[in-house]
Amino acid sequence: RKYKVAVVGATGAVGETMLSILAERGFPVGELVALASERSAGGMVAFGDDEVMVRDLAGFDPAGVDIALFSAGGAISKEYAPKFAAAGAVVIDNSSAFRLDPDVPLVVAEVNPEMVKQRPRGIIANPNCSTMQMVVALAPIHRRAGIERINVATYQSVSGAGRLALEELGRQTASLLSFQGAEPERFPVQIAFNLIPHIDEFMDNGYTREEMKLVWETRRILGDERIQVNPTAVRVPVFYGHAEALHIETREKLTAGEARALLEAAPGVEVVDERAPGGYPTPVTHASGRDAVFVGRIREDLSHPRGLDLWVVADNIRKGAALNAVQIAELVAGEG
Ligand code: A2P
Ligand code: 11C
Repeated sequence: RKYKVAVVGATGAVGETMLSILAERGFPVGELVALASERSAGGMVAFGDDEVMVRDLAGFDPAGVDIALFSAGGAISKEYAPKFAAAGAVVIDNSSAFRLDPDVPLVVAEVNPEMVKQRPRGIIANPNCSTMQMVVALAPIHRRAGIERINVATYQSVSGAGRLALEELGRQTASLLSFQGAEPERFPVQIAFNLIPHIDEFMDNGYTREEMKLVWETRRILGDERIQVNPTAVRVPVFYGHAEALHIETREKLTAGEARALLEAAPGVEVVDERAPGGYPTPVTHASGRDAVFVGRIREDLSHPRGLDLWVVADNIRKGAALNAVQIAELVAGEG
């Protein structure tokens, strides 16, 4: 069987990767509909060896769409995802609009694939990129030893903030290297050659919303409300690939060797842990353009008897967003 697949936000950083991953993995697409705002309607986007014309979401009738992948921001998802679902499509939503809705499963293909079937609203949510790579690495450890607490500092690339943010890093870098100024636009302050400890809006408790996503989404995906998560999310001047320094405390003692063995056997994980120069994953050398979640620097925390430290790197646009959405589509298609 072939599916009529719609990609909403097809001109965006995530949307264009959804198109390429659908083609790469040979998803059984009968018809592909590329949707965006009226600004880009009429333009073309690549789909495998073909090009598809972009259509205006606002004027599009979703009748007949089997699967819709949304990545055009939360406001668009809130308005249009229920309309697509009402017209019979299964919606896979990459925004944060439905991630905490109890009637919408929050699914990571390697962690809780069975949840895709529980979708009374016809909507399945794709987690935030920083949560995604963290839970792929932590799920096998949590199942074996029980995770009590996670301290995490993220190092997030600008692609997480979309196409215009990628352009801003490029523009500021070029400008500063030619001794010109660097006016911030998408980011609150200069991002080139800088670090910004602020992603998404500030909340009343002093954390940012990006940080709270790591708390809320991790508990939901791992199915354990007791897990304590203490995040700091930082934007770094990297184009593609998020990194995370994880410090976890388990209920049962797990040695670094045991953790490494668990991770080597874990689906979607690649261990790169040589304890030598370059023997660890980085966004540029390992993650960018790749599908796996890479884990290195696995070691026992010398300040805690049941502590482990990990360095986790993944392509935020692929595993962190587009790839997982397509994997969910494959699970839906696999239902027959
Ligand atoms: P457009 O190119 O027409 O603006 P990114 O996260 O990389 O910035 O991409 C956002 C995506 O969401 C783009 O494909 C963008 O399309 C799409 N988008 C933004 N606003 C709307 C809208 N009002 N209706 C449909 N798509 C939208
Ligand atoms: C970033 N994690 O790196 C964000 C992007 O909730 O889907 C994705 C935001 C989200 O800026």
